[in-house]
Amino acid sequence: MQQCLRTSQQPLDLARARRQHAGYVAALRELGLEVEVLPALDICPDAVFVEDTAVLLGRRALITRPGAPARRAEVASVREALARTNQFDIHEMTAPARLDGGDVLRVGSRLFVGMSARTNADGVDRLAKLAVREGLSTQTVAVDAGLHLKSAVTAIAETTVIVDAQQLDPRPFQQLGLEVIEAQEPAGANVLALGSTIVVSASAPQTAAHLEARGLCLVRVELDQFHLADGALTCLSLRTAAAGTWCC
Ligand code: CIR
Repeated sequence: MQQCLRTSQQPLDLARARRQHAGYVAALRELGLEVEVLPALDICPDAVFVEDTAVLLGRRALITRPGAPARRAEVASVREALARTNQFDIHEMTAPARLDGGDVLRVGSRLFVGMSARTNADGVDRLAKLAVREGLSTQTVAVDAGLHLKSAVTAIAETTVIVDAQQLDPRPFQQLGLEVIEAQEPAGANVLALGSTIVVSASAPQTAAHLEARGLCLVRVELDQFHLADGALTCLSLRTAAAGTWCC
């Protein structure tokens, strides 16, 4: 991870990052999730950010072609891991398409795809063709600040999103009838909703308090070393829901 792509100059503390990753995995397991941890890939310093390498849509898994060439070697191990589960039909993305999973936000039966520097129209097109077979509609969202769409917005529920309004205009979501909660800190816009339990970065204490005041149950995880690597909470995992249920 020391050599990963990032904008911050601040040194990374690898031992702390390892402890934080273990804490993330433990938090998900305590919430009843079955978690498979993939082996580290020494030649891929960004491999911990697995969310970018695949998009899971029901029984379909789309292996992405990550926008950063330096990250393309990561997909092989994720493809193998997904194939091993025997739960997915594996679909591929080929050049010139490129897409990072961090740009794909599912809210109910909608997929929002961020047009960030990592994702292009061919990538969106590839995803949209697969998504329609899953009954999902796809629409793009401009990403003018931050790395990915999900750096600035995630779903709290099937009709509610949390947005960092400093980075992303919340109005398109409101216009679609979605409820928008404003995150109080940048790291607060990327949360993992598991029913009424919300996993949030400990770097977003005010956002967590705000969500708690709405009656949600909050689980805080320390992730500052991953934020220094431009990573958010969701990008450390790929989630799949039980048949007939929804998972963000
Ligand atoms: C990158 O620049 O690709 C990594 N250092 C961070 C990726 C974070 N991914 C995500 O938020 N989905």
